[in-house]
Amino acid sequence: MAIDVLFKNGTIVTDFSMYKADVAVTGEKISQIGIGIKPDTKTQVIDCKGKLVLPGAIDAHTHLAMPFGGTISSDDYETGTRSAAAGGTTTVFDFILQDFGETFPDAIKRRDVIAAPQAVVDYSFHLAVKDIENKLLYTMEDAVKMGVPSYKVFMVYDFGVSDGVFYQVLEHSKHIGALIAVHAENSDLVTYLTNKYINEKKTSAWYHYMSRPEFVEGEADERAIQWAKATGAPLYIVHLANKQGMDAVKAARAEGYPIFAETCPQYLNFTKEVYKRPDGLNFVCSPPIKGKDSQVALWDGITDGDVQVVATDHCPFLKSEKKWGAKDFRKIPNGCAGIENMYPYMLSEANKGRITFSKAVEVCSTNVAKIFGLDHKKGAIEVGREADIVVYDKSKRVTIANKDMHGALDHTIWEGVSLKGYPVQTWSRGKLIFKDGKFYGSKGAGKFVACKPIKLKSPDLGSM
Ligand code: DUC
Ligand code: ZN
Ligand code: ZN
Repeated sequence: MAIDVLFKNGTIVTDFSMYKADVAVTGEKISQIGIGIKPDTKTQVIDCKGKLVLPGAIDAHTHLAMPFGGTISSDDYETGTRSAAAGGTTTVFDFILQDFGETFPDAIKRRDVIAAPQAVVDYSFHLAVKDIENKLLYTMEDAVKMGVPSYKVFMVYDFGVSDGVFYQVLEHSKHIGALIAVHAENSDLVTYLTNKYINEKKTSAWYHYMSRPEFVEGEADERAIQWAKATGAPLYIVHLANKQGMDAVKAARAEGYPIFAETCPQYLNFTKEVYKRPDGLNFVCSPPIKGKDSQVALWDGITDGDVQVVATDHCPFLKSEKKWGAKDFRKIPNGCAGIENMYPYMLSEANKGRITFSKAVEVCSTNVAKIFGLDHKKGAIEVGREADIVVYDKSKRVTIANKDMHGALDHTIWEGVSLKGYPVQTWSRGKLIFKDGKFYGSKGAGKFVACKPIKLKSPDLGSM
C-alpha cells in the first residue's frame, strides 16, 4: 500500500500510553504504525523528532452561528472550524436548536446545508430538544438513523423543558440508541434570584454569578441524575461547573450508573472572581464560572476519571454585544470562546505536570469518540482510523492573544494566558490544514460524520 504521508520519529500519545513510532497515512486513513517504516519515492515525510504525535481533538460542544441572547454567536462554521484547526481540533460537535413543531431530521437538514459548504474540519451534531408534542418525540429515532444519536435538554431558558418532558426523553432514549445530555440549572431559582438582584439595583456581571451560584447548578445536577437513575438511561451532563454536581456524578458512577460529565476549560482556569473585573461581562456564560472549591473538584474529577470529557461550549459574542449588559447583567449574551484554546490549554497543563499527556488526549479526543459513537473513525492514532493528526511541540511557549487567533471574535477571555507547548501542525483526514501559525485548509473540506447509535450501559468507557 502506497504511503502518502509519513510522520517519522515522533512520540505517539494514546489515552493510556506514549511510545516512539512512525505513523503512515494512505489516503485519508492511518495505514501503518511501527518503528523504521520506509517511505516510498512519493511519500511526504514529516520529521517529528522530539515532537508528540496526537489524535486531533474532538470538541464535543460548540454553538456556531447560533441565534442566542438577541444576536447570533460570532463564529460561523467557517471561522469557527478554522479556529478549531489552528488549535488542533479536527472534529466539532455543534448544537442544533430544534424549532417548535420541527422534526429532528428536518432540524439536521436545515443546519447541514449551512455547515457543509463552510466547514474546514469534520463536524457532527447534537440536537437540542424544544418540542416533543404531536409525535415529534418519535422522530428522534429517524435522527439516530441519520447519524445524530445525541440530544440535549435545557433545564433553563425560555426553551427549557419541564422535568416531565426530560423524563420522557430519557425513557425514550434507551430504546433507540440515543444519549441525552443536560444543561442543568434550577430555572425557578435563576428567575427568583435574577429578579431579586435587579430589584435591588445590583446589576453588574458579578450578579450574573450571584443569581446562578453553586447550589443552583448542583441541585439541578442531582435532580437530572435522579431521573436518569429512575429511567435506567445513560446521561451526559454538559459543562459541569460545580462541586456539588461533581460529587453527585462521582457517587452515581460509584453505584454503577452510566452517568458521564463534561467540563470546560473556562471552569478549570478561572474562578468566579473574574466577574468582579472591569471586563467581567466578557466571562458571562451559563452556568457561570464558580469558586475555587469547584475548580479543584473538577480537576480531581478529571484525574480520577469522573469527568470524561473536556469541551469548550464555544459560544462567542463580540465585545460590543457583551456591553449591552454593562448596566444590566440580564442583557449580556451568555457564552465565551474557546475552540482554539482547549487542546493547547489542556496539553499545556499536561506539559506543566498537572495531568498526563494521555489524560489530555483521553478527555479531549478518545473519550469523546467513545461516548458519541465515533470511535470507528476518530479519537486515536490507530491503524484504520482517519488521519486527524496533531504534531505538538513541547518546547514552544505561547502567550494567548486574540490578534493571533483564527476566529471572528474581537476579544478572548484567554488573553494573556501563558502556555507551555503548542500544536504546530494539524492534519485532517491526511491533509495538512495548519502549520506554524499558517492556515492551509479550505472551506467546505470538512465533512459531516455520522455517529453510531449509543448504548452506554456502565460508567466504564473502557469496557463498552
Ligand atoms: N450557555 C452559554 O453560556 N452559552 C450558550 C448556551 C449555554 O447554555
Ligand atoms: Zn448549556
Ligand atoms: Zn452550550
